[in-house]
Amino acid sequence: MTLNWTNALDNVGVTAYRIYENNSLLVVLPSNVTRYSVNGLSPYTNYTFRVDAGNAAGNWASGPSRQAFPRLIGDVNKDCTVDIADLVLVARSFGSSTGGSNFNNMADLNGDGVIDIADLAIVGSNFGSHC
Ligand SMILES: [Ca+2]
Ligand SMILES: [Ca+2]
Repeated sequence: MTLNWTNALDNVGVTAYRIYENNSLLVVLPSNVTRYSVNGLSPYTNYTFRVDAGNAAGNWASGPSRQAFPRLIGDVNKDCTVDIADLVLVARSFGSSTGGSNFNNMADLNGDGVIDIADLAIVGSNFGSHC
């Protein structure tokens, strides 16, 4: 996942950025860097990233934060593999729509409120994928 931010405006001048992951300092970057790639995130885990800007006077200003929830597309049961079990889950709710007794929100992979061939196709096109 890549974080991007715009250059902070500061009357003294930004000299560095601090990237925080879940409120823990992840890395300090020079002021000419405005993007950072975060690797090794755990699937199905909530992350919050924040970029703070620091100036030569040692003042730090909190920047925008961003939420991330890495997931595997097509993995209905969240076991980190797209396989027959996920196809079965979509098939079980096939034809149902939001509010229906058979509707499984997790199986509505494209989030359109209907479990149909489009959701099956998402499992199919990611079949065999792993986290
Ligand atoms: Ca699965
Ligand atoms: Ca759908």
